[in-house]
Amino acid sequence: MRLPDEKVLHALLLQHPHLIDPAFLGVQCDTRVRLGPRKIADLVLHSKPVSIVELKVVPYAPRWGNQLQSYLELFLHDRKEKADGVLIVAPDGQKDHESFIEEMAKRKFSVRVLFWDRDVPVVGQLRLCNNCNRAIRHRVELVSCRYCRKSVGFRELKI
Ligand SMILES: [Mn+2]
Ligand SMILES: [Zn+2]
Repeated sequence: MRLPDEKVLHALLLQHPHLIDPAFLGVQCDTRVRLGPRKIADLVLHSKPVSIVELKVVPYAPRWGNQLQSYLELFLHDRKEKADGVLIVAPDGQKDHESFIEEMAKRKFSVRVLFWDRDVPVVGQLRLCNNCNRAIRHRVELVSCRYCRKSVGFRELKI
């Protein structure tokens, strides 16, 4: 699967954070949030607890885990508040990310590694509801919107 540019996916999730998790529906989302003197997080969602999202268009590598870990530690240091972490990467069938999740659990951080396509749909797989304008994964049987329950059709999503 060919992924769009990271900037496109960034803009998509900023507008439609519920694509990461339906629990993020309607949650305020900030972009390029400064943490510490030098780090800038892709997305910070004002869920409870706050969620810090790092997205990559390449498969999981330990350095992406380390990057997210540093964001969570800086956030805790700056704001005296623990955030949850979400790392979204390209699917490649490897399971290297599991040890990262375990390591973080030992430090009492809750992190998730999600995969484009399998967990988070990408631009070409989405439609916009004509009623509520929320992005929804396209399926042949898609008739009514799972968010507003209306059946007034869908249109192409353009970013
Ligand atoms: Mn990124
Ligand atoms: Zn809708």
